[in-house]
Amino acid sequence: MTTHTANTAVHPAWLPDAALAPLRTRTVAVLGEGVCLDTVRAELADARPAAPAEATLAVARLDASDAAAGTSDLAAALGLDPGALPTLPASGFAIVRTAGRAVVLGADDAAALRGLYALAREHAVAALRSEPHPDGVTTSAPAMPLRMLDHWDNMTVHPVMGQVERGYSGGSIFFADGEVRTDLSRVRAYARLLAATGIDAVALNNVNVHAREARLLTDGLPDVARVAAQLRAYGIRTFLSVSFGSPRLLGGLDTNDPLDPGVAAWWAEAANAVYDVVPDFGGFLVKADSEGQPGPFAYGRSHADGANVLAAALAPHGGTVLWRAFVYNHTQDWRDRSTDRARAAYDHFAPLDGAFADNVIVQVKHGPMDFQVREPLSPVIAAMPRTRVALELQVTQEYTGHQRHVCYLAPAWREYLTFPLDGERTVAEIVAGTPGGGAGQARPSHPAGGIAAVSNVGDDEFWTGHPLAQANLYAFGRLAWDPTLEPDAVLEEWIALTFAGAGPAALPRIRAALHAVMAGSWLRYEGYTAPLGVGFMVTPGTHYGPSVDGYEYSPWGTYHFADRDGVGVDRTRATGTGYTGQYPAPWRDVYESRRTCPDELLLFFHHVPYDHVLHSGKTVIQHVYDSRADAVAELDDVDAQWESLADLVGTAIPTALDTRVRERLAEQRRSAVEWRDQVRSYFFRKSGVPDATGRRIY
Ligand code: GCW
Repeated sequence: MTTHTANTAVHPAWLPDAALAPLRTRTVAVLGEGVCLDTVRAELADARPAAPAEATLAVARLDASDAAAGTSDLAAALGLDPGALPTLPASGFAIVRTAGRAVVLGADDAAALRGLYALAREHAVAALRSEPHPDGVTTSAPAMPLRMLDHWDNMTVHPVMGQVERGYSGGSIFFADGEVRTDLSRVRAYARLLAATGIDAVALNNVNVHAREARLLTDGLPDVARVAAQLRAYGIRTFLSVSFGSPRLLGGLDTNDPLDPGVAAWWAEAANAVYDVVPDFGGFLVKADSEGQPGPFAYGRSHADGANVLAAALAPHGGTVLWRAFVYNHTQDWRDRSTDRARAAYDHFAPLDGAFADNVIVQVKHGPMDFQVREPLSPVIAAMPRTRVALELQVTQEYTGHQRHVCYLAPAWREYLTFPLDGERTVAEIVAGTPGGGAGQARPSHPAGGIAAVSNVGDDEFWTGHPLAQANLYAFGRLAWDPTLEPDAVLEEWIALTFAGAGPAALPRIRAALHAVMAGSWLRYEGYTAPLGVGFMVTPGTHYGPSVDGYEYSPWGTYHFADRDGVGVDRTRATGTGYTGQYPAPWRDVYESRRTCPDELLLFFHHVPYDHVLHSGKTVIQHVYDSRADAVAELDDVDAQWESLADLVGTAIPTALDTRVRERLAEQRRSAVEWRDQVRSYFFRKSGVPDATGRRIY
């Protein structure tokens, strides 16, 4: 299979012309220099130019120096009262609306561009709600200093994993046939979409760095520079995943030992070469000592030693190392009950707090296992107060239905981000480095890290396979910018923008139907798949569809321990693996006790008999039977909601989009029924307990 033919038809996603049209029909002025201001000019190219003071839309860059100087010149140029110019936070923008005019001010050129897209969003949402946006000033700045998407893209097609690691949306937008694509127009279109959400960093290649991709760091640099130029125009910095084994693999050295001076010199040279061609290069993303990737353990060195040698190479250039904490034993003996994969990241990393260089960010998956539909938050996030930590999420739906199932993930992410993990601060505050010091807050603030997620796009016509999975990409960017946004409000924005051209009669109907289809889809997916936080009942390898015992006797450390009497993993301090002890108060005790452990995480922390009664009042076994049936039954309404839009197909809803959604809804139903029946039958056969409602269990 080759991937060299780029799909030329690209769905405009949340930036259709209709969403930009209200801006392009105004008279405009764009003030200031910068590559992103050139992008602003290109976005508004159809608009009629006007003098700044007369323009009905003005976009300007308000540098800190202007602000300090009282901003009077800029204000005069824009025809504004100097007092009307807001103070802009770093990387932030403001929109000033007065009597039919809008002035967008960015703290830098990228911020001005983001402000322009924010204005388009406000227009679209106002149109959806049929409420004009009120006059006044709105100021906005990113909560997270780093808002990154990681691509798991390979340059060549991997025999098992495909081109994009498991890839649910076609081939890579960056690579084809072992090379960086010649035509980067899709990359540019992607960067534009990301800029409208607030994303500011992209890692181009898979964290599993194969031999070909490793060479992006050396002979691939001119091509990396071409990609970086596309991303830069939208305020996005380029990162590369690099192999810890590069000094040997690429440099011909006889060691990768991070404390070897020759190794340090090799990395320094490699970094110099990157910055020669990409002066604003972001840095390196590293998966080391993880699932077969090389790392410092081979030399008896710590992960701090490993990260710091790369950090030293990048530091003179202002670059950052994102060092992943996904380190565990993937060749475990399933008979060994003392090893608990959930413990691994904390056991490896927490003792290293304070040992990482200032330009290292430790990147931690949200849960201690691996992006399951339900996991507790990783205790590592709260365990390293002297270390910059980034939260890692999956926009790509590896364990949540492969972009064949509708699964709007913003409600899950919002739950993680707002979880008070150290008892005082939320996960968002910890990784953002939000200063503490509130009344009664005893814990010091963490240094600022950020947030990263695995991207879900490919060269598919709709970017994401399932057209509705575009909403996840949109929502990730928006929550990275502002973790306090409500998932329903973000969904509303996405609908307003994506269907901006639908017209006032169709739009409210699309809005209502998509809310019904998408808002509760994460809990629905949880409802028909693995129950009560137990995780890993997927088909090994592909990770799609049910295989309840698929990983039970494997080396991966992902077990549910179901037998005739009960199910779940005992991770308590009292009788289990002791994992609960990795949490700060109050969670170490909340999770330790069956009485206080939330139902949805019960089987993550406890091995319980099937007749254990949940807080919901149901037994575990009856919950397994009921939830799977209820979740599948909800799909009737999902189908009916989409069907209710049938008369809009061909006008407000493109025919190709409708065809794709219908195809995916049918597969979701088939797969969900498969999940329901296999999980229920499995537990019936193990336990012998009949379903209290008398439904047929196979
Ligand atoms: O669980 C695993 C996935 C791998 C992935 C890995 C990781 C990129 O199945 O495909 O490799 O997680 O996050 O590094």
